[in-house]
Amino acid sequence: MNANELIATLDRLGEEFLAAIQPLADEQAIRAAQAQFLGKKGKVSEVMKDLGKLAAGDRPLVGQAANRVKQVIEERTAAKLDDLVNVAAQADLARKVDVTLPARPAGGGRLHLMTQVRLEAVQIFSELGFVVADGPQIETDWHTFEALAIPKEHPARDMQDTFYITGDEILLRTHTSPVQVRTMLTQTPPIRIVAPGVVYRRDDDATHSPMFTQIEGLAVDKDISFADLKGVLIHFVSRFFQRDLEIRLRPSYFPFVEPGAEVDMQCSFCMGKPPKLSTCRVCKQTGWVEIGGSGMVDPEVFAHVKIDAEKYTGFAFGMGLERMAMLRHGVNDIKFYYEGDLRFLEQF
Ligand code: FA5
Repeated sequence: MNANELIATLDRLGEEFLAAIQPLADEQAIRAAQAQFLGKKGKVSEVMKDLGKLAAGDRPLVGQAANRVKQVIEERTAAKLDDLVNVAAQADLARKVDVTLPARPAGGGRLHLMTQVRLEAVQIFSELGFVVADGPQIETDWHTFEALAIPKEHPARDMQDTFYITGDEILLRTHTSPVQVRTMLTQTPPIRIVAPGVVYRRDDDATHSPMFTQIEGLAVDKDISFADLKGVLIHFVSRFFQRDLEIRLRPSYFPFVEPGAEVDMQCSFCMGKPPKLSTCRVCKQTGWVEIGGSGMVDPEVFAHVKIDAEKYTGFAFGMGLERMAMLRHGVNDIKFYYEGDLRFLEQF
């Protein structure tokens, strides 16, 4: 082709492009059309391969014609893409919005089952005059064991397999009982506190979790008796389960109370009367379920916190709240509480 023929071909390609792009209405197709003409192997580039065969004097003219066509193609492509954006914006504007329609309900959060149970337990005890006390989850060996009459090498330490943080002095508290110690160190009787909180042990099965919640109770005053302890526990269990359930204080050993008792409550599933023909999976046919420990504060603990054991007596208890929530809601694996599965959590 000579120079004039090349220029005419380029002009024709320009026209051809304008006709091709005219009906297109989506971005991908528009960009594909542009590539078909201006891409490396596009129609314009193919024609330009003949440029080298022309006399040197003719080349600038053909070059200018090629630039003109390229510019037309680029400008038209950009304008077409702009049109697309405008059309979409117009469609948005044209969409009618009925501002009087009620809003979609916002997916509100809710309290975790364990938080609900903790707040309920605190509410019941506060009605009896107990106030909430708090203590650190990272504790010293002294507050957790020594001051509670559990010295190092004491066999009772084996009952609470401990996570130590540094050496054997700083640890994750294994029970809420160190809050008893902290309270008695800073307050003088009369004392009535409950301390709900998270505790940690190397424990892991369907009813034991390495992290779980206890609620501790402590009352110290003149003439506090074992009968007071029993009265408070009966009241709590009946209120929490919204039924008259019996409790049973079974003699047991905790170094920081004397006498000490395990707290059992009547099984809330079979109401203490296990079925004859099947098995109550909750109490395993015994009619009773253990929920915590309790007892009268040991004078040795009073000595550690400088409270006069001749003048004052006190009771203390500590219950596992997951266990109580499991009994109340029929949950059979403690892991459900901590897996974060909304299908479980949303039921409460
Ligand atoms: C104690 O922790 C004592 N501090 C309770 C106490 C307080 C006794 C005051 C006397 C005076 P125990 O280790 O038995 O006791 O734990 C109390 C309750 O915590 C248990 O009855 C159980 O309900 C719950 N519990 C214990 N270990 C776990 C665990 N790994 N997961 C879930 N709950 C647990």
